[in-house]
Amino acid sequence: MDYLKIVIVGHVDHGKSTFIGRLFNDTGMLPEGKLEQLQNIAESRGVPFEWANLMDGLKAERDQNITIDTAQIWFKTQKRTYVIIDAPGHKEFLKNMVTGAAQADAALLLIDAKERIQEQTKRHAYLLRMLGIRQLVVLVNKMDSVEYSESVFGSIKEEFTKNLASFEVGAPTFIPISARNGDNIAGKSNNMGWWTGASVLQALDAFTMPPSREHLPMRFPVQDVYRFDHRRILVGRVESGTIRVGDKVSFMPSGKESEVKTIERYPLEFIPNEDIPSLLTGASIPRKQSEFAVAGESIGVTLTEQVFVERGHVAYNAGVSGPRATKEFKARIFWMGRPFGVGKKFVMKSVTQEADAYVKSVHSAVDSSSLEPVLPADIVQKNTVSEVTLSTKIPVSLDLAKNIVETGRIVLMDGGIVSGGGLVTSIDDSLAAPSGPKSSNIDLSSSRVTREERAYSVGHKGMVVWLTGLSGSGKSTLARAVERDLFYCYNQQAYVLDGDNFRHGLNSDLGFGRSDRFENIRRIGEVASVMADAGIIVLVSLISPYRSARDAARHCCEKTGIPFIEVWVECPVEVCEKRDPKGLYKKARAGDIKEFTGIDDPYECPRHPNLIVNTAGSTLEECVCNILCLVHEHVY
Ligand code: ADX
Repeated sequence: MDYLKIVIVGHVDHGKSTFIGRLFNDTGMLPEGKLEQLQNIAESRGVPFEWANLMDGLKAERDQNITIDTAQIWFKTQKRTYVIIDAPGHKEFLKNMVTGAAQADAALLLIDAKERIQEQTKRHAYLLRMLGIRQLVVLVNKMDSVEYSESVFGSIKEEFTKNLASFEVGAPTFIPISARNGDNIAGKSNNMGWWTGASVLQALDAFTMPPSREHLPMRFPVQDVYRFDHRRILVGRVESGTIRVGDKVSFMPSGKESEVKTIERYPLEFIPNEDIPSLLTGASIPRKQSEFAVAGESIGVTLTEQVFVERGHVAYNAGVSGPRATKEFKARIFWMGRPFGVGKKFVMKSVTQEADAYVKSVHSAVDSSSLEPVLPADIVQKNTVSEVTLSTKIPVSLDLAKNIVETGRIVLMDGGIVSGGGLVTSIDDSLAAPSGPKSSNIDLSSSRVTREERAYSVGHKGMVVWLTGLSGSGKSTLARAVERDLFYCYNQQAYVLDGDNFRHGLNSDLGFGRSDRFENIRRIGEVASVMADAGIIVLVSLISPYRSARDAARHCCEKTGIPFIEVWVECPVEVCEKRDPKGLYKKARAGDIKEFTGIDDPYECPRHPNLIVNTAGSTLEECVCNILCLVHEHVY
């Protein structure tokens, strides 16, 4: 159905309920005679009729008859239908907004003309922006309490426009209203002759509909896998896009592939839900099959070829860019719990996925009402919006929220309580576990020679020495010198994996863009770990400019017990440029080479390297000696 979801926010006493009651009445949504009936009831009780009580009255009545979702109220204008996403209180509102329980397309923000802009007003405006809600109308309410004064309206508008500018919200429409008296709600007010702008309904109808989620890339997060007879049915809700019978689908983060055989729908009461365990045993649930399903629909899916899929896995169209499997990402979060700093652990949820996570770094935090930076900068306080890097124990599948918000939103649980939520702003997929083989028919075979037996035979263990640094910093010179000494002086098996050499062979398909460099580093990391497993002291000489890519290489080795030492070959870029052994800096300065590390491409220096050798300040011998010492601490 074509409806626009709006949220109405504002400081607690700024007239939200009255406004909603009035809106409901003025759009003709009240059943015939209902208003009179409620007015009579109020009169008979000797209390004044309040618009604010209208919705409560209706809700109570509705609750007794059928259970409908009372948090959602809808009304119609000539143009379209609107759903008001309501929340019982301030805290719930924040919670619903950040957790995505209530995702609005547009917002109305109420300000009491007399009370003017409050902290909460600013906080709400900031949150709307943070949640990506760009369509906003500011309603200056209770104009009757300020004698419908044009100057009061003007000054609030001016002040709040300044506030909004500081959080980059585009200039919204401001409308002076009196919800109680119905001024400028459905039609033009007689009390504000000076007002030539739109009424609330006109402003609402001027909002644009969000782009349809059906046309986004398909995402089907699996909620559960049920087995009926011989069939395995994956159930869940299509979060975006359209899924069709015959579609080739991949599952993140496992990388498994199959094809959609059937799409099944169940009567509403059978829609799988964690609260209805009886479904698990209900073998004869009535169902209908269909050819496709679109975003928002809860369905069951069967596959032609059974692959291992479990709750939390996300299906997408194979061959089309999917969600990214990651163990590390940045998110902008709104925090409602107790203050925390780096290292804080919680449970992260994203659609049907759940993973233990911890805070790896806090980049910035601002107070959501004052918008001042929060100090100390590495502590996340309550009611702040922070940019943090989160690390998860297992790979999770995520999208950037700006692309697909449903799979780009996270919820943070602390001690079982929803304590925060936010949006994924960048994803580092280099740390995700390898997606696994493309087929389930590939097994691992193990050697009948143990690593210890090999070490005994060769006289030392294998390991990886990872030399990272700028081009021209001296990595290769050092690696070759260490290789030579190990071989000739110590009779040890050493071998250099040099970035330039690999780019002539195995990695000749890769360039210098970010993802190619990640892949370059990943492949060399894999090769290094295999060679070290074979008992060789592997010396890697690679710019490897990205911290997380180097971490991934370390993980690749350490997960199977191979020692890995990271050596930062430190040398100021000016010195490297002066040396310029291959004349590349000159070319980069002249613009002949693009994305040159240190010039117009970043180098992320190691934060905790096992060793730093400074080739600008020490001799080659000193650096070689330091590396040799460290190697010999690990190989015996
Ligand atoms: S990495 O960034 O992917 O780790 P790698 O170490 O394999 O780089 O290769 C770097 C070598 O490629 C440098 O020694 C240099 O000779 C050459 N090179 C060519 N173009 C670039 C570039 N844009 N950035 C860095 N090095 C480049």
